[in-house]
Amino acid sequence: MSTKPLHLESRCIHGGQRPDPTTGAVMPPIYTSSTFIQESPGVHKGFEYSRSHNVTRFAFERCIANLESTGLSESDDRTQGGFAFASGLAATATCLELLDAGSTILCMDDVYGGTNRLLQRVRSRTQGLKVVFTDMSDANALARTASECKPRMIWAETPTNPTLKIVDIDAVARVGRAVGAITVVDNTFASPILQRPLERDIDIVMHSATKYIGGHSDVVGGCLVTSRKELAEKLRFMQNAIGSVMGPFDAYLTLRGAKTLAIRIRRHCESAMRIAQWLEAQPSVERVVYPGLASHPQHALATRQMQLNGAPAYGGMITIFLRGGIKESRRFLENVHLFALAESLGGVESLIEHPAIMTHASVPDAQRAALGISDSLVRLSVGIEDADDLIADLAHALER
Ligand code: P1T
Repeated sequence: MSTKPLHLESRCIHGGQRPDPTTGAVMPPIYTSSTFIQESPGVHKGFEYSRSHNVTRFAFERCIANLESTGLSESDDRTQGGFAFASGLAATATCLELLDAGSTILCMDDVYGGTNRLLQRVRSRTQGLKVVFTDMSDANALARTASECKPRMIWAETPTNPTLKIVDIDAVARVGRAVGAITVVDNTFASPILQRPLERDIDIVMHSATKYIGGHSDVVGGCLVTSRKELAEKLRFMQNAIGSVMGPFDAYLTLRGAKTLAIRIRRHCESAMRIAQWLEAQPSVERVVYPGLASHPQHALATRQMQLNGAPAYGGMITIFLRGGIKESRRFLENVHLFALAESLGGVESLIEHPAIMTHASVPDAQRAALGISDSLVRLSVGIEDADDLIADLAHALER
């Protein structure tokens, strides 16, 4: 067999995978056993207790490690630097445990509302974290703030939720090295098909696997992935010590979803581009934010940073500002039919939501206003339905 590295489409299906050694099953069975027999105390087949070791979870963990290009072997780390959790926030919470009490974390100003809530309303109290927010889409502001506040961790999200700002991943890695901080990128919106921050010297990638990786809105999960052996050792310890692991049924479903990730992402990107261009021509839409549009302030950076097999591709998320206020937004959101009015994103079906009332309600009012998450902002997750049908649905709702 050729030793040439596989392309991402093939890695989605084969990365980190092998037939089950006992039966030859091509897909890993769902191992539900919570415990494993020992011949003599401490003598076993490498599996003791399912929080620590689970075959099905390991299979998914090796898959995401491969897709994010950790480059670690199983002798470096049992699952090659991939770790799966019960949710995206469980992954984030475990990652924060790498920090000592009282540490400073420098965070992108626009992040998922739940990440903001965990930092400001939980960990600043229980862990004494000092949380500094900055707009990292301005690389100079990132460097300046980092040298002032000396963070132990830099938390970036790109594209951001929900305003789709782009953070220069190379700049985050560079600044992180300069100040000695652990760098983390929440890669949920792009997925490893479009960008792989570990290849750009980032320390840890985080995912809400609930979104594109799972891809079918039928499972909640999260991941942390690293290419640094010493961080993998710490994360392995934390995953087991804290225990918010992904269960075997969820690991099976998420692995199943990951098989079609590349083919789904290709379609999400194509349809989102068409829909973004169409939306830009609609008089009742004041502004369209999509990294693939020339009007996006960081279109050039997105073109460089987000690619599918070497060609620019910008993801499936679109943010729009409607003309009018809450009344107009409500009317539009009540009149879509194919787009489901619901939180979450990244599934095969199209979703639409109102961040100020829904996903980002927990962001303090003043911060939400400063970020521009207003009553007229609507977020779309473009699914893989026929794009003409999606456009017809939006056209009908905009006319009302
Ligand atoms: O929902 P959970 O799996 O715990 O993941 C949290 C999370 C982390 N990071 C990003 C960028 C996210 O978008 C999310 C979850 N977001 C939504 C539920 C949402 O609708 O935006």
